[in-house]
Amino acid sequence: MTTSTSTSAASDRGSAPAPTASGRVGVIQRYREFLPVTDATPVISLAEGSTPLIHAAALSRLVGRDCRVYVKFEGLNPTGSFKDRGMTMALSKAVESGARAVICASTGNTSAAAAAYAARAGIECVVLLPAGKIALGKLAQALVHGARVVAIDGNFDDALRLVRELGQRPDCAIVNSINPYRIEGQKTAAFEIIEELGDAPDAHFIPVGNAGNITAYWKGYREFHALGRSRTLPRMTGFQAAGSAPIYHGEVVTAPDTVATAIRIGNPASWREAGQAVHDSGGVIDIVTDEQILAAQRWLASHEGVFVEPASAAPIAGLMKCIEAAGAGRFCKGCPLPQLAEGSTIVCTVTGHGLKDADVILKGGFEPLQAPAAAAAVAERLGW
Ligand code: AN7
Repeated sequence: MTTSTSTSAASDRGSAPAPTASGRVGVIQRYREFLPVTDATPVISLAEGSTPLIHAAALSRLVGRDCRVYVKFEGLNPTGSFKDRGMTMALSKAVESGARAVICASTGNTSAAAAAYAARAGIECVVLLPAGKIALGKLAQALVHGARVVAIDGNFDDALRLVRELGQRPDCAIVNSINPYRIEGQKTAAFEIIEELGDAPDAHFIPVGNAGNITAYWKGYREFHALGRSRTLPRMTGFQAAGSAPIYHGEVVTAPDTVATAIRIGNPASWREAGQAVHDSGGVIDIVTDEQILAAQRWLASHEGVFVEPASAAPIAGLMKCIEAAGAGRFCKGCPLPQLAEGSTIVCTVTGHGLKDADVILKGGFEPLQAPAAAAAVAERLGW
């Protein structure tokens, strides 16, 4: 079998063939030996993972001091977000255990991924969403994949509370990141980064909502470090939206609010683990405003050609905040920048594709020029 992205012969042992004709494999096949799967685990995969680590030249210039900044473009996963890495594990283990249904609460991306992987597994998917607070693309995904979607009159934290209760039914698996298999799948992104760079980066910038992903990356980095596959560990630097920043403030936010609906979460499930990751790695959890998030989203799209959803722009906004503060001789508490030597490497995970939430762009003051269908008129509009 050809395994174009495989790094070990272990992928030949899988109980399922590669999900693509080209032989491109998903994360379970690529990293089988580091995941809790056996030959009895049916691999439910859409060839997720192996996303590009894109050198961001303009962003690197902003940081200066010969630093290199990369974006890990997780929007290029099959359903358009990093959730696919965890969902291939969660659905594979759910089917292995005989589950006939999965259930999740979601701010959008988890439900899109759960619905797609459940469709592939041929089992039922139930999704609880905060009514009116889901990006349109994500809602369309959950519906088209055949999930039964319930919009509740409450926020994500309310939805997760209900899921913890409803998920106790027999033959049902909860596939939120309180499911440890989700974290296992998501840690593979850290493995990919280490393999691509030849070592861990010096700092890792990432958005934080329910805090599962920062927990997963830190687990992945530690595991490869313990195996001698990297010499160093990165400072884990997480960013919450200012209106939804329970970890930053150290208290539950009862009415979280932000344009970055994906991270509109007031009581993160992996709060403690995220705190541990930041503490142990010498990193920090900081906040960025909605204005900073939207500005960073536009900047990344127009300077680097990478279009991400608002939540995914949070670490870019965070990096810019650090750069600005450093330029003015001020440093945020715990900011990794002053501690980074010349030539340091920074990786920013951009977690979801911008097309998921095109609305936010079109409502943000962008509009095309108008012209009659004549070259002269178009040229005039363009000032050519
Ligand atoms: C694009 O889909 O929680 O800190 O229910 O969709 O691991 O929660 C999404 C979270 C960042 C935060 N970026 O990750 C859900 C959900 C995007 C996201 C996060 C989410 P976590």
